[in-house]
Amino acid sequence: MRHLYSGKVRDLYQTEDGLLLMVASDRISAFDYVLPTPIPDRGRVLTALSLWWFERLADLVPNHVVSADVPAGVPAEFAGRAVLCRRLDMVPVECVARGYLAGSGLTDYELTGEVCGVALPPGLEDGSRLPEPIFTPATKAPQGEHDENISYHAVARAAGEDLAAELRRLTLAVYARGVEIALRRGIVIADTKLEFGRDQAGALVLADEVLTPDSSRFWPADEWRPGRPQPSFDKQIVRDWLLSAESGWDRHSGEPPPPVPDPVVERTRARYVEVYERLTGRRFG
Ligand code: Q0N
Repeated sequence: MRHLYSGKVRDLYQTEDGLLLMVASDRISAFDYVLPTPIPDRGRVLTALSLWWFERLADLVPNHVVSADVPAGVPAEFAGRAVLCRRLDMVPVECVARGYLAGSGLTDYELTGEVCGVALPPGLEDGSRLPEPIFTPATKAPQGEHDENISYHAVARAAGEDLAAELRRLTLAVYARGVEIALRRGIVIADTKLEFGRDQAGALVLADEVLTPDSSRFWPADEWRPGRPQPSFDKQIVRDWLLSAESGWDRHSGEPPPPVPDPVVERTRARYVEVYERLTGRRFG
């Protein structure tokens, strides 16, 4: 297979027959660093969760998944963490839906009262639920840089009004479905990032991964309290340890983060398994 691309966490290959193989590693990032210690099963959990969501979204939008079974000749260590996909012509817009205020949405709101050109009511705080979910597109930044929020009108100018409207409609529909299912299982999906491509017929197809804690902010619903940063469902244990005196790490030192101790790794692994089992109602592994 030809190696096409490596992200912080995932790698993309092209197979002999022109399909793509997306492989999720067990690498984890925090504070914009990939940690030196992998979280066992993380890649398999994220892959299984994404596949589960694609099935539950298939009536809203077609997706790029061809098979979860890795083709012959693929290394055995890829089993469960690889998805065979159709190659699409990718839309160069990160399609983000937000139902709650956090991250760059909060930053932009505090500076301008708007996010991506959408005016929001005054008085919102870190973690506030928005009056209704909004489409907040971004342009993909080169690796190592943060994506830049853009307005719906900028998408419409670049991609055309019809495509922009369709991206917004599909993004909000996928997010609404995700929020509804997750909230019943005690998980707030604060926001999510989707990627779309076009197939040979020109139809929009949902690509990449979908509604995972890597592409979305997952918060424990029972701990949601606007007015402070919300704990992350999956990464809070590892973030807390990195910021503790015990880690000996200063996130602003420029030094890479230290190896993560086994108990922190094990508790974090359990959180990923818990996300999967809570959402899907299935046992992991
Ligand atoms: C593609 N990215 C950015 C892999 C995904 N189905 C597709 N067809 C053509 N290109 C892509 C896909 C998909 N998905 C998407 N790059 C190429 C997102 N990456 C991030 C790292 O892992």
